[in-house]
Amino acid sequence: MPAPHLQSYKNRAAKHSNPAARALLRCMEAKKSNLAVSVDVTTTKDFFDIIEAVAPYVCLIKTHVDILEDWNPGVTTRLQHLSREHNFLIFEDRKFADIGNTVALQYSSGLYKISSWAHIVNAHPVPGPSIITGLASVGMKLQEERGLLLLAEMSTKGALTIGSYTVEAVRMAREHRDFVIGFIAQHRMESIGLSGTDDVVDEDFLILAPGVGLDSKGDAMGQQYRTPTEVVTQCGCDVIIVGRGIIGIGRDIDAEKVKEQARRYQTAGWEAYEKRIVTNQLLGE
Ligand code: 5BU
Repeated sequence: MPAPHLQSYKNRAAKHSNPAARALLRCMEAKKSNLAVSVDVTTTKDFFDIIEAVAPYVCLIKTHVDILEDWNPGVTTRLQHLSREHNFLIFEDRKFADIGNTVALQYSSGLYKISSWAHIVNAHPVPGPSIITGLASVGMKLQEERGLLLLAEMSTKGALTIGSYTVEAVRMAREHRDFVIGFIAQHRMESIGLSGTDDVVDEDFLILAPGVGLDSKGDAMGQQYRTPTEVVTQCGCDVIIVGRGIIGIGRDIDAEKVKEQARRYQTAGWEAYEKRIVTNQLLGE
């Protein structure tokens, strides 16, 4: 069986055991989009103006709900409605990082009740496997599509998510493949932590890569950007996560410009994926 990154999203959707991963892969195939837009703005007006502009072009909307200054419970109700109307999933980039009991409460409760509306969340592996147990105790009980990504590699200059840290993140994920659907990372992870004699593991982790830009190499605060070709074709990642490359860096949101950029990144991301798949077919896989 060819490695997951050499198979089509469609084939992977048919085989994946986690409902959230299946839904995401299906949506990617249906919309011909491996684009996630990161809606990092502080007002709900800008938040929904952007989502409505990019909705036709994305498979996933990535949120940081805690930066919205005028957040109210209606925000997540409307977000869920748009998710169904336009066929995209919701990923709250919460980066949980505490003991199991605390993350279970942060995921299920408080102002945001994240587990009630976010299909996907993420967590730092730093506390060890108990962080997965804690989050799974909430997410796996819901009769909804829910999945977790571990942060195996970050996009910033000097990130400590390297070497044995990344290896341990992958090991933790392999022990919890029912709930952990993949990684925030910059490369594929299949070969990580396996010795040459190990059997090839039948696993399909989704790789979602932030730090993607077509016009810039980074920002003044350590962010580093690579192109969709580098991320998807060369490094085998599945989803490109784009924030400022699409929403811009100015104060005012220009919905037409946002739409145009979303279309541009969708095309670039999909072409990079098709190149990867065609290479595979040429190799006769
Ligand atoms: P940008 O505007 O495309 O740089 O935004 C990137 C988004 O992805 C932003 O919301 C970050 O919080 C998020 N991110 C990241 O940039 N790098 C990482 O390693 C992780 C998340 Br994890």
